Amino acid sequence: ARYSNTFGWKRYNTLAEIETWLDGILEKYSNVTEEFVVGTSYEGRTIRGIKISYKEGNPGVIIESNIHANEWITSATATWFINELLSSENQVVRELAENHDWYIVPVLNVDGFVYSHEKNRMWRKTRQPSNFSSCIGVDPNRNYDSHWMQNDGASDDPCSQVYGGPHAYSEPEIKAMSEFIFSIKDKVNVLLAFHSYGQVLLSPYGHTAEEFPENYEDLMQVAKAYADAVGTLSYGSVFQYGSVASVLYQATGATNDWAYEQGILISYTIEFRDSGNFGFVLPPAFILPNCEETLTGIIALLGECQKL
Ligand code: ING
Ligand code: ZN
Repeated sequence: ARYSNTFGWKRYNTLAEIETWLDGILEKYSNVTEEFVVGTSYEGRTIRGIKISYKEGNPGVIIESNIHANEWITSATATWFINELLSSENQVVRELAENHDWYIVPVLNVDGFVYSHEKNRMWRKTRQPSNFSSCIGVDPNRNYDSHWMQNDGASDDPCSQVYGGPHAYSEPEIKAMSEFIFSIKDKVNVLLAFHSYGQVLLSPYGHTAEEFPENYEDLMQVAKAYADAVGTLSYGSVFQYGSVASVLYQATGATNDWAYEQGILISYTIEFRDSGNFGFVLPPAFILPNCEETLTGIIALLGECQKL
C-alpha cells in the first residue's frame, strides 16, 4: 500500500487510531497497566488515560498531553513514551519505567484534536460554544483555577486564542482533569504538561514574573538536567528553561501552575520541537527525534530529582 493504515510514529495518528492502539497496549500489558477515565468532553467523548505501575507505591508522575488541539507532536510523543516504558529492553529505561508510577493522558482535549484533524489543523481550544459570542472554544490552558483571569494572563474575549472561559473549570475537560489530578496528588511528585512549540521547559509561575516559587532553584537545576541531556544527543537541539512569566509571557490558569499550587512541586510545561521553523505543523520526520529527546530529557529530569 502507498499509505499505511497502521498506528505508528512515522505519521500523525487520529484519535480513533490512538484509542485502538491504546486498547491493544492495555490488553498486551494488562499485568502492569490499568486504564483510567478522566471524564467526558463537551462533545461527549471519553477522555482516557493509562496508569503504568510495576510496583505500587512508586513516586507518581503525571503526563498531560495534547491539551492544545493543534500540538500533535505531544500525543505522538506521549504514545511513543508509553510504548518505550512497556517494551524497551534498555536498562536505564527499564529502571525509569519500573521505579515510577505513571499516569499518562495522551489526548486531553479530545474534541479539539478531532476538529484539528478533520476541519482546521490550527485549532487550539476546546469546542464548547459561548453563551454570548459566536466564537467557539476556551483555551484549556487558561481554564484551571490558578490566578484565573488575573494580571492580563488570559483574555475575556471568546474569540481570542487565549480566552480563559466564563469561569474557571468551565470546560468539562479541565474540570475532569483537575479532579483527577486532585485525587492522586498525594502520590505524585512530578507533573509534565506536554506542549509545542519552542524548545523550552517552563516552571511556575505564569501569573507574575516578580515572584518565584520557593523551590525555584531546584526547578532550574532539574530543568537544566533535561536541557543538558538533550544537548548531548546528535540532533543538537537547544532547550531553554525558566518560569513561564519570565521566559514567555504572563499566563494564568495553566496546568503546571495549578498543579504546583496543589503541592506537586516539580511541575513543568515542556514545549517540544521546533524553535519556530515549522511550528505546530512539525513534519512527521521529526516525530521520532522529538521522542528520543523527550525520553533522554525525562530520564535526566527524574534522575536529578533524586539528588534534591
Ligand atoms: N504555549 C503555552 C500556552 O499555553 C504556557 C505556554 C506554558 C503558558 C505554561 C502557561 C503556562 O500559551 C503553548 N504553545 O501552548
Ligand atoms: Zn500548548
